[in-house]
Amino acid sequence: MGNENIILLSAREIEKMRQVGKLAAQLLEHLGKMVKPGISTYELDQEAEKWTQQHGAKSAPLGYHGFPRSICTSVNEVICHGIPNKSQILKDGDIINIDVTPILDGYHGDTSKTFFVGTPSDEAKQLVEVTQECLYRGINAVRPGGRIGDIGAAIQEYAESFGYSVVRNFVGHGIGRTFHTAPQVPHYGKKGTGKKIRPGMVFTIEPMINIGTWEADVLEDGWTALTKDRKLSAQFEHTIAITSGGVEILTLDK
Ligand code: EYF
Ligand code: CO
Repeated sequence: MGNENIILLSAREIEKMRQVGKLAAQLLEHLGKMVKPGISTYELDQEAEKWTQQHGAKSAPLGYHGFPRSICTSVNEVICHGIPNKSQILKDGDIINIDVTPILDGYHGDTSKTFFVGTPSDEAKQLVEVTQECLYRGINAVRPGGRIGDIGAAIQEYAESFGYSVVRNFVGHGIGRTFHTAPQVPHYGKKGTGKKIRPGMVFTIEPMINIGTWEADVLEDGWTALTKDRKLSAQFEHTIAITSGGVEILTLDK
């Protein structure tokens, strides 16, 4: 991912992306209803796999580069790629990002949200609200004819106005028949820089925002990325398409 050519999807392919995007949003909504103190991240993963199969789809993360589960569950200081685990039981005050990517008819829909477990602290509540707003500011910065850097600039400006930092090691990405393809979509940067945004492009915007440092460690499991200072991190993600009609969020449950 990065320097290769950006694949532009046809109207027929974008219709397929709408279908899988809607499915991804429905799966995330379904899992969100299960988030309560006492449930394990493993139970969320098992339900995700069952629901995905029942809907005629496959889970893209399962086996991807060897990833062992069907969804990512990233709790508190975990930035992304947390692995569901039987012994990880959610407790009141936790925040959890659930990241799903079903594949339907060969096309991928990638979306995530951060949920509150029970009652959040004021600190967690503000972080999560600001991170969601970062996603929408990033989406609103997308224009056919604009530049990829416009997205990160909008996100970074808003996040840093709260004293938060934007994660740099993980970025949004082109998506379609392939889970991760060009372009890379950083959540920080400068307006007017980067690749030109054109109709037919489909990519994710998935800002990860930290209370403290943007720097990350990766656990010995080789997957789980967490904040170097172990302070909280939150993330929201949508898959969007640039069409002749403008910008469309594909991962909405509408
Ligand atoms: C090779 C993985 C590979 N990568 C990205 C693979 O975009 C995603 N979510 O929005 C996304 C989800 C998963 C993912 C699930 C597994 N992987 C993870 C970590 C390191 C790595 O190195
Ligand atoms: Co993604």
